[in-house]
Amino acid sequence: MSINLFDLTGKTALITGSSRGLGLAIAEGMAAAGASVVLNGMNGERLEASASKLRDEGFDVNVAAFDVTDEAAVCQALERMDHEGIEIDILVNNAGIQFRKPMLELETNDWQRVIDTNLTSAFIVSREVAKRMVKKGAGKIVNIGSLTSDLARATVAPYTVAKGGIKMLTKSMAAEWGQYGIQANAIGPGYMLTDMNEALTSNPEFDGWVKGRTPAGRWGRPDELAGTAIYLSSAASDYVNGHIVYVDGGMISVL
Ligand code: GCO
Repeated sequence: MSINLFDLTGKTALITGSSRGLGLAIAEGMAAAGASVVLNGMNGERLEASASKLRDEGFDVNVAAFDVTDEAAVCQALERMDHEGIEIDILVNNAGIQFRKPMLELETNDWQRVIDTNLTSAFIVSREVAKRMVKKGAGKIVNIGSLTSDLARATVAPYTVAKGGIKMLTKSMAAEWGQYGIQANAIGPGYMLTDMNEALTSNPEFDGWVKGRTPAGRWGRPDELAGTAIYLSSAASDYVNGHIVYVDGGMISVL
């Protein structure tokens, strides 16, 4: 009897911030592995367009437009899914923004906005989804961290602090929720070809730095995260908890 430990058939995955970029690529990969996916974002038009793209590929897709930083909106969206019989088996906390400015010039409201979107939202959404997973005695949470979960780079302090927090929030989830059959892990993407990084990829000096600093000698593609996301969302990782897996071409492992 051959079993496929990586099969997500029959599972439903909610991926926050998945109308484009890493979130959409992860959603597409999970759908290809058999999952029903729920796309999330704040831009309804973009969300529907991305959902149509995945449906055209034959995948089962729902959309849930809500602001992950708005606790009431998160609760309402999850209650709506409850009523629609949508049970979340897998949560991917991907929603995030970037804001590049030296700390000496950084306004507190800009700091707070990044922390709220990239870290606190993961706590809020996870707490509400975990309440449902606890009742089922099972669940997978995959948090999207960053190289900056472990290493700092000048001008992206709030993002770095938030992503460092994501790594430790993941461990906290493992500490508290492992007993309920929930596994919480994180993915640390390297420098990926995304809209968020357009200012960097279009900068010849930064582009050269990434290619020289990364053993793979190149930027990563969003679809290259799908395999790790599937692994951390599947039976293959049922005894893996509290880890961050870097998908970075080797960057974090070398000087
Ligand atoms: C930056 C980038 C990084 C990458 C990624 C690296 O300005 O340095 O946006 O933050 O996006 O997070 O892992």
